[in-house]
Amino acid sequence: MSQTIVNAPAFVKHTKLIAWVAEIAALTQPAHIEWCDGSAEENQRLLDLMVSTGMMVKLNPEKRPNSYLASSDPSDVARVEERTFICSQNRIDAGPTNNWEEPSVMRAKLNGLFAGCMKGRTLYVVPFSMGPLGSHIAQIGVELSDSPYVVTNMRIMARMGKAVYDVLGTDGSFIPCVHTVGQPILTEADDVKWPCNAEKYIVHYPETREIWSFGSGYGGNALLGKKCLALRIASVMGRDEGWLAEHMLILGVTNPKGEKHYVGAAFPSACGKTNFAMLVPPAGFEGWKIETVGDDIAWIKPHKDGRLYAINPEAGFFGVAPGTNTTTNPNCMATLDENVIFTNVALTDDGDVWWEGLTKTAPAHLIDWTGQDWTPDCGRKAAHPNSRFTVAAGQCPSIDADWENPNGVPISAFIFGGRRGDTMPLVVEAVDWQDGVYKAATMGSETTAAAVGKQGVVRRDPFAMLPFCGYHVGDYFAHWLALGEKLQASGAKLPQIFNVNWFRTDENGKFIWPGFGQNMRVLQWIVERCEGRGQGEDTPIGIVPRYTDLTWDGSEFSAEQYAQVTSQDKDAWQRELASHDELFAKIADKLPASLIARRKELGNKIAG
Ligand code: SAT
Ligand code: MN
Repeated sequence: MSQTIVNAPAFVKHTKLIAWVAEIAALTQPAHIEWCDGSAEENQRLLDLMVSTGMMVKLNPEKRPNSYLASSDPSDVARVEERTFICSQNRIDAGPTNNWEEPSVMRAKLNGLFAGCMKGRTLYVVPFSMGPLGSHIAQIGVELSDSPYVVTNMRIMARMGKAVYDVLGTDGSFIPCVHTVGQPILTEADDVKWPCNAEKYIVHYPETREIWSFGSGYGGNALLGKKCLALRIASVMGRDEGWLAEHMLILGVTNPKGEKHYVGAAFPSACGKTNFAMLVPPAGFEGWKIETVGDDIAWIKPHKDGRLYAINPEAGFFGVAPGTNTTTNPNCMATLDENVIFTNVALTDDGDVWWEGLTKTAPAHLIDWTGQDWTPDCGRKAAHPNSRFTVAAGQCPSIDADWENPNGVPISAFIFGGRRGDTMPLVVEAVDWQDGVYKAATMGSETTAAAVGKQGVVRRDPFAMLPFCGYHVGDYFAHWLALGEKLQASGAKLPQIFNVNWFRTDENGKFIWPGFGQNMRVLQWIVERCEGRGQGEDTPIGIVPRYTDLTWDGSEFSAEQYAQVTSQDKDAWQRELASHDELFAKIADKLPASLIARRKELGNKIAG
């Protein structure tokens, strides 16, 4: 394909970028190239296009103004961890928790797959900034994609459009991201509603900071600014430059005296991060306020005052719909009033959306996420368990005044939470930074619908980063330890580290802890511990509040129930330690010595 067809508009002045687009176009052979400017007109045109091809339905504007429902192919509904690769030069640098392929081998493979892959489609050039435009912490990416769904979602999830070119100028650096659904239109039959390919590759080259994604149009597989750039590539940048890219929500807690703390909290995908980030304090917490900075990703950097400051590199929320309602997350429901792209939820007869848990009683009739008629007794779910909404963060009523502050917000505490029916208590505080790193490193969680694969099995998910760490996880632990030591040496007060578990179940498999707004009780204790006020009890695994150490105003949660969610069972903990050992054995070649020492200490304490 010749330079002339590339036809860059006058506002693109970056010769290397133009040459790269020409190179990718020559490889993928699209019918057209569109340089996206991020304007409202462009967005509307693409939405209309997707409605005309059947990929999206426009929702009833009286019920849900300016909102759309996309329904994916049933085979393309979640991240594909088995098909995700970290292609560092040396296998050791990807580590045992990532899939690896030698870069030249992978490049050859992808060149084959990408050759002609956009035939009959439009290649969209999507410039985006992760982090506020022009901020010193932001990173610019350019995604070349043949999916209009990607363009409209990226416009919500990142700062996308013409202004990015102004920041890039003639020679600014950007992270090249190439994406295709992997289904060229060769015959009319290829022009399906949701194109994708049975073969999928989500590939990262950490040394050269490049991303290539083939075969999926969905979420983290296709919106390359999110997990691929802001976590996998950014974690490598953070290692090299002395900062952290984490799978964390960021929220602000203000007490009735007006004292404010920010916390970063890491949970695996689909474990309620959006709900926690938008928590509404329950009855009994009058005068307390929770404000939202981000719901999924945090970039955390040492500030000149010695503390760690965090920004949310994203501009929107790509959250799980099922279970979201006016009780579990009223702020989120208000955020979703208008300007939303829903994916794989159900359509109501009056042109609105529905998902499991939205209302107590289901509508009598729906069109389910696969396009079939649905009635409450049909035995199928109406919305896919990993169905999502995409919406601008600025629409959230609880958004924090500083959510776009380019310097970020100072972090007082880190929280790490898994989904565990047993073993892990409601909350436990690490005795120091190294203990906190040990706790985060050995975190376990039951798998969820956010990734393709078996659901509900406990796996180690260090720092909730198992699918997102772009390098050897042992080096990642060492990076956390080294950063803590460095800050401590400079006399800074480090954030305190906590584990939480909202998901303990009783003998009938029912959740014991009510969760949602009630998590405020735990959060209060956490920030008071950071102020040196809250009380707790030393236990073999760390500091745990007694029943009387939490505030129970407005609650009927009993001391007996509390004992159930905080109990430490010796046998369960022996099994837990054996599972830590399995993880550690896997990463033995790079496991920091201090974590081995912590493992020994913990074993002794539990054996008691
Ligand atoms: O599909 S995403 O990776 O964006 C969602 C998630 O797994 O958290
Ligand atoms: Mn996530």
